[in-house]
Amino acid sequence: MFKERLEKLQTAHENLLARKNIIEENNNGIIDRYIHPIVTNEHIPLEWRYDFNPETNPFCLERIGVNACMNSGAIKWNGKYLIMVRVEGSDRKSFFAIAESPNGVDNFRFWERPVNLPDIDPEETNVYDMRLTAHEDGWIYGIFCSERHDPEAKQGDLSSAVAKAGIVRTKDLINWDRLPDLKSKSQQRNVVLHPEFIDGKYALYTRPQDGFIDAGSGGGIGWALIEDMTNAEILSELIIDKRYYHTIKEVKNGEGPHPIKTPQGWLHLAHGVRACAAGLRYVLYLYMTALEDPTKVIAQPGGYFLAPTGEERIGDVSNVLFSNGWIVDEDGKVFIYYASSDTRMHVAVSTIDILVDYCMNTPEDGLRSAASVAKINELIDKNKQYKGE
Ligand code: M1P
Repeated sequence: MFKERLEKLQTAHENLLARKNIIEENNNGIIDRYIHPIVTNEHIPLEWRYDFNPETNPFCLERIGVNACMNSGAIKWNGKYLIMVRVEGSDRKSFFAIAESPNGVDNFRFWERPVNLPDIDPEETNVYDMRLTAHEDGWIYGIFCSERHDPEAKQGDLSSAVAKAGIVRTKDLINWDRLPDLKSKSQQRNVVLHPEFIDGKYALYTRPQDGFIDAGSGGGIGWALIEDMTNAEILSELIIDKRYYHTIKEVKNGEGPHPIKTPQGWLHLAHGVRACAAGLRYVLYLYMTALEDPTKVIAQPGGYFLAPTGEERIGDVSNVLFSNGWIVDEDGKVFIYYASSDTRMHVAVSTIDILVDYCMNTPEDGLRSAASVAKINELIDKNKQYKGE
């Protein structure tokens, strides 16, 4: 029975890993979504979950459960598409593991073991949401959320937490050096390293927040210059992408992966959060900043770029899309890696030219219903000449 069950598991696992992904029809021209998620908890190697010894596991039961594979950093490495997945165990602890694909859209397979993240602080309880940046200084940096129980929580409050940014760097994606955590006056999540020096300094996208969940007075996506990544400290912070009332980012927003350099400007991917009766809704949006001054917004298309659809809407934290990884090919093809509902990973594909065109030519959010109607009327008027009226 053991042998039969193990063989069945192995066959099903291999079939899942080898499954071809298929472009979904009926897109809006901006991106191609794919039918299948690229990585799920079922993609986790069987040897991470099962004891293969029939003596100690006579029923061939799963011994270590995995709940979700989500919010993944991404990088192209030796011609392969790598995502650094936030794997969440059934015990609710997240850790990082790298999965590799030959083409960026399917056939993702995990490396032999999870990432060996240096463990420097016994109070650090949970780690997640890695952003990878191959910096021009020659290192690949990873910045992630390091979470712990709030030391000031009232007695009996076992939910309040504190978020800060942990920092690692590597030259081979196998051996990681842990640097001191980012020093900041406020809590921080969604911290991302800009890939180039700015005036000889490192630059971080930040997300100052009043509490663990609430961005509160943190007005949006911030920017801070850092002298030394081996002793990173935010001395002053400028909000570059603000939140507004009654928009997709009214509650909070956060930088996704580091921006992509294009001839027209830095192309940014971010998440925006709004509140509704069903809870928080997370969607993805794009914006652009000037090449000569990455703090200056030059394009901000209104509304979301990607929102959860179909099965993406349901999961552990429903109604959520989140992205912290994308990869650009030399021919300008862009692979956007995003998670749905804190449960599974997906890919959507576009090109630099299309994404820049989208940013430059999608009308901005006019912040009022009347402005939205005016924009549609303007388009209808412009279109008249093409209808022979
Ligand atoms: O549950 C949705 C997301 O919530 C948080 O996002 P933010 O940093 O914007 O508050 C993070 O915990 C993220 O991991 C999660 O996907």
